This record gives sequence, C-alpha cells and structure tokens, in this order.
Amino acid sequence: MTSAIQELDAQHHLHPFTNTGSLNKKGARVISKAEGVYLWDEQGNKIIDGMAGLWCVNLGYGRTELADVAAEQMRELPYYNTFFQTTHAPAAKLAQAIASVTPGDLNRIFFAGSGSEAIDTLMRLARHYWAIQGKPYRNILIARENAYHGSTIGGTSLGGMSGMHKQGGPLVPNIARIRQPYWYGEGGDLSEEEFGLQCARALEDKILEVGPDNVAAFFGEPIQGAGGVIVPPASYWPEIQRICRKYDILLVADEVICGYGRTGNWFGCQTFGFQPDMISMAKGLSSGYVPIAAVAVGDRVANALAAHDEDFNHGYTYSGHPVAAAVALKTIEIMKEEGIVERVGSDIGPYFQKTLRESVGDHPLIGHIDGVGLVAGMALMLDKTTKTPFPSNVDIGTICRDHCFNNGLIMRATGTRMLLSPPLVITHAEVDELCQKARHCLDLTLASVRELGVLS
Ligand code: PXG
Repeated sequence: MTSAIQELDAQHHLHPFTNTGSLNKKGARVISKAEGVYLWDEQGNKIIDGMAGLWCVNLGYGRTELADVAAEQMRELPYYNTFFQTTHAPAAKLAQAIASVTPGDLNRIFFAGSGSEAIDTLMRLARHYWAIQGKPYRNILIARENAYHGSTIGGTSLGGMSGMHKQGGPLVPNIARIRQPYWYGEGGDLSEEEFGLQCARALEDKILEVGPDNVAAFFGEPIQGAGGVIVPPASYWPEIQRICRKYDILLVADEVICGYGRTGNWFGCQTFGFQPDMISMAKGLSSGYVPIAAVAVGDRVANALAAHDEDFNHGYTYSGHPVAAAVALKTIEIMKEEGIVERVGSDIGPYFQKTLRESVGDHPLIGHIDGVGLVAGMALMLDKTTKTPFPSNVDIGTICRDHCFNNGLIMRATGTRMLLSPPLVITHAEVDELCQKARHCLDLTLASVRELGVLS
C-alpha cells in the first residue's frame, strides 16, 4: 500500500542519485517530523538519525532559535543581492563570523548556495588566480580517485566517482587525479605512516608528469566523506602541504563535510595539521536548516584579486542570501555559546569512537573501523581474518542499510562501507542507543547473508 504522498512523489518527483523506475514501484520513505537526533516517518516509527540528515544537521532538529531568526529576517529584508556594489547586514556579519572561526589567513568569504557551487567557485578562482599572475597555462587541477566534490558539471569532473563520470559528459578538461589514502583497503603491508607518505608522494609524481608549471591547485577533502569516510594516515596531509609549497601550487581543502566541528575542530584541516590557501564549506554552516555555502580565501589569492583591476565575473543570485546568512550567523553563535566543537573534540567524539569500537569492533562482519570526532566508516568483510571482501553480486551495504532503516536507525551505505555522522549535539545515552542498534542491525545482516548462502 502506498500513501497519498508516495503517490504524488512517484508521479512527479525525480530524486537525486536514484533509480527512478525501481523507486516508483516501491514508493519513497516519507519522513514527517524530527526533533533532536530523531526522525519520525509517516507510519509514526521513531528513527535515530546516525547521519545528521546528509552530514549536515549538526545542531540537531527542532532548533526554534534558527526558525525565529529566519522568520525575522524574512519580515525585515527577505532578499537582496550582493552584486553591483551592494551588501546587507546578514552577509557582512556572516562573513566576519566565518572569518572568526577559519584558521590562519582564510579571512575573505565568497557566498554560494550549495557545496557544489562552492566547489565550482573554487575551480574558477584557482584558475583565475593564475591567469591574473600572467600564467594562464597553470590551469590543471589535481584531485583524488573516489573523492566527492558535488554533482554540478564542475564538481562531477573534479570528483573521482567513476559512476558519475560515465553520465552527462564530456567533463571539464584539465583535471588530473591521484590515488586515495585508504590504508585498510589499499595499504598492503605498509605501515599507516609509510602508506600515507606514499599516497602523498603520488601528488609529486603527478605534478612532475604534467609539468609543475601547468598545475593550478590540489583539491582534497580532509576526510573523504561520501567516498566512505576514508580517514588518511597522520603522515598524509603534512606531506601534501610540503609538496604543494615546494611546487608553489594552491592547496584547497573541501570542508563541506569536515567543517563546523565534525572532526573535533572547527575545520578538518586543523585536525590533520595543514593550512589551505582556500576552503569550501556548506552543510554544517547552517546546520542544514537553509541552503547556504561559502568559500574562504587566504591572503595570497585575496590580495591578488584586490590588486587586479578587473571584475571576477562569477556569482549566484543567492550569494549571501539574507535569510540563509541570518540562519548561518545564528548557527555559528549557538556553536560558540554551547561549546559544540570543544565538546566533540574532548568529550562526545572520543566517547562515540570508543563506544562504537566496543559495540561492533568484534562483530564478524566488521573488518575495520575508521573515524575521528563524530564521523566513522566501517568496512564490511566476508572474512575479516583473511580480509576477503564480499562478492560483487551481494550488495552487502544495501542489505545492512535496509535492516537499519527497518529497525529505527539511519546508517548510510557506500559500497561495502557503513557510515555514521550523527548530529554534534548527540548525548552519551543516544550514542549508546545508536551503537546498540548498529550491533543489532549487523546481526540481522549476518543472518540475511547466511540465508543467501554466502556465509555458513
Ligand atoms: N563537497 C563535499 C566534500 C561533499 O560532501 C559537496 C561538495 C557538494 O555539496 P552539495 O551541497 O552541492 O550537495 C558534498 C556533498 C552522500 C552525499 O550520499 C554526500 C554529499 C551530498 C549528497 C550525498 O554521502 N556531499
């Protein structure tokens, strides 16, 4: 039986990253309301949201302060643009608030509506920077395999998702890619530290291959999120930074998931010990309550733009949208007042990592757990002792994800990895509940796999 909402949805709604025909046959899950770290579906089932929406609802659901500032701003000034030498208080104040939390000299803020738009901005900005240095040939962008940088044509081209590259091309030219630093999956016999250095040195090899004088920038997520929560070895990012500096290449961090406290610092680059020239941010910037994203630019690029007597011909109708900016400003204020980032770094983050490992680390399906702060990725293995993966005809991630949803837990599956990224306000008791549910759903997954005859 499908509900009236499911019917409308099946008739008229095209969903992102979805097989439309197959979804329409079974009907989409309808989420009706939310509070704190919980969601309720149309049937009244209560579900703990282990993914903070889509890595974004960091302050949890039901924050009336955010609703109130949105309503006030809509009454006062619902829209005005920031083109044509105009500004307004929410955009200017938010730019200052962002600069107050970004590390180093990342003090100039450009606004966008989504992470993908922020990435497109950074791609254009990196190339434009070199063009105004008189080096337009420095236009190759280097990124990583299995990176996710959004789904506009720019983000798709920069990202390293083969399933996306196959569709809607041709892609943006002059993008090169290097391997990802996935130690558990690809590290072989190397120590974590050695593997991290080896992966970083792949950047140097690529720079030398394409010619150092042709490279504009290196882009990377501090932790690859959608790629499966790939946490790089500690040796990785400092070496990447060293190589970028050696060849005078811009270092760009995509902080769309890691930014705003997820890893226990305001930004992922602080957790991994490097200082980017530019960063992107979205999601946690407004705790997902309104669409807004931004790019923070360091002195090197900001000063070059200021010194160059020409417009940068780039911008969006909703760049610095006043309602979105007011909500983001309030989000940052709440994060500061409630000490959210410090709590992730020193209390709930370590508690989550420890409890998750104690709850599921010894489970027969869990080969390895990666994670820091309030984000984790778990590798599902057919045989963890011999590191044997599941055969490709067994969609183990989807089996596990469906058990989770049917048992009151949202966990995201990406390939054979299960991901968690709960709201940053989650309590200790809620972490316990989440981890117990994860264990239970892994048991159900194991039973399903046995029924399929894949495991005895
Ligand atoms: N960069 C990173 C690192 C992201 O994670 C984007 C850019 C693009 O942001 P927008 O706002 O344009 O979506 C993202 C988005 C998933 C999933 O399934 C992850 C994202 C988006 C949708 C799904 O894990 N991340």
